[in-house]
This record gives sequence, structure tokens and C-alpha cells, in this order.
Amino acid sequence: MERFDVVLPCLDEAGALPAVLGALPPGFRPLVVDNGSTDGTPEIARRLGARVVSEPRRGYGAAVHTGIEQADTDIVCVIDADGSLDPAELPRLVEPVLAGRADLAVGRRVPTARGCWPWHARAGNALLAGLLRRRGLPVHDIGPVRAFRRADVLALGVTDRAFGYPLELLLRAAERSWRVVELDVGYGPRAKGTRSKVSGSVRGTLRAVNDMAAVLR
Ligand SMILES: Nc1nc2c(ncn2[C@@H]2O[C@H](COP(=O)(O)OP(=O)(O)O)[C@@H](O)[C@H]2O)c(=O)[nH]1
Ligand SMILES: [Mg+2]
Repeated sequence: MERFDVVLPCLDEAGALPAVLGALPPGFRPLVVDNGSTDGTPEIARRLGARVVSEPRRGYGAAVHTGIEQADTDIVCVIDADGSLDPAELPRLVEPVLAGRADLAVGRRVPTARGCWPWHARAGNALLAGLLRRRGLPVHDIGPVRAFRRADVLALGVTDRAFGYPLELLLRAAERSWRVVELDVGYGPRAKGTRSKVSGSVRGTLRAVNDMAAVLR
């Protein structure tokens, strides 16, 4: 069976990891990238059988980039580890890449509950996705779940190491005329007892917007 490493950027996701790791389909191997969690995230991840690497530089992009570098499968997935997305949907994202129909498959979040996607995050996201469509990409979300060939994404040379990473990845994909496929994925509330680092607060959203604006300059 072909295997796929699944990069999980983690900052204090101990409460979410058991369910997230438990939902990975056969053949999808977790690679947890810890960023100085203080809630026991790396220990719990190891106990549940995940490979763990630690990335001392803070930031979503730093964690994701290190995870992709450390992965050792040809096709790699990236997904948030907060319980808001279902790892059972990863095979659907891998499929077009595996079949050679896409260079990058990204999830388009479809809320499954009220209130899990705050208006400020959604508005900023919709605006940026519109910008990407003008550059030729068929996307409606700057999604946090994706599948691609490891070597291809490393060759793209994404430089942002913070929350501009997902946008920069898509911009560079557009520049290279990559075949990007967007697929609906369910998006629910993060796991109970864990805290949002980005879009859960206006402050977090502003930080993400700031990081993304830097990418556009
Ligand atoms: N390694 C690492 N992961 C992060 C960092 N910030 C956020 N994350 C992870 O990135 C994912 C998305 O963050 P999250 O707080 O869910 O953002 P939100 O969905 O916008 O509230 C989660 O899996 C977080 O644990 C960071 O600085 N480093
Ligand atoms: Mg989240």
C-alpha cells in the first residue's frame, strides 16, 4: 500500500490529538511538528504512535515547512491538528495528485456547525481567495488542508514562516501555472479545551491578515 506522511503543525494541541490521530485512515502516517507546546503535546503524540519533530522557530509556516522537509513519502498531506478538520477526508485530497490530475489539492472549508468560522476570518479569507481567482486559481478558500508531491512544494521555495504561508504557497502555485484542485471539506469547532491561535480572535485574525499582506507586497 502506498503511504502518505501527514504533517500536523501543533501548538498546544494535546487535547485535540487523540481524536485527530485516531481518525487518520490506514496508510496515512502522522508527523507532528511541535513548536514549543507547554501542554504535553509531543509526549501525547509519541504515546499515540506519531513521529514527532520539534521546530524551535515559532510560526505555522516554520512548522509546516520543517514537516515537509522531514517527511519521507513522495506525496505529503498537511492538516490542522485542532480537531476542526476530519483526517478521514485526506484520501479524497490525495486522489487527484496520485492520479496525476493535480499538482496541489486544497480543501475548501464548509462549516458544519454555527459559530466555528468567525466573520472576520471568513471575510479576510474570501477577499484573498478572490485575488487568487484573478490570478487564475480556482479557489474559494485559503485552506489549511492540502496534498501535493513533496519535491514539488519544496521546489516552490515558499519563504513565509508565519501565517502567510498558505497564501504564499497558492500565489507561487499560480505563478507556475500549477493545476490546483479545490475540494469541499467539513469544518467544525476545534476540540474542547484547546485554544485558537489564529482566527478565533480578532487579534489573531489581524495577525494573519498582517502576515498575508506581507506576502502580497
Ligand atoms: N507548530 C505550530 N503550529 C501552530 C502555530 N500556530 C498555530 N499552529 C497550529 O496550526 C493549526 C491552526 O491553528 P489554529 O489555532 O487552529 O488557527 P485557527 O483555526 O485559525 O483558530 C493548529 O493545528 C495549530 O496547533 C505555531 O506557531 N506553530
Ligand atoms: Mg483551527
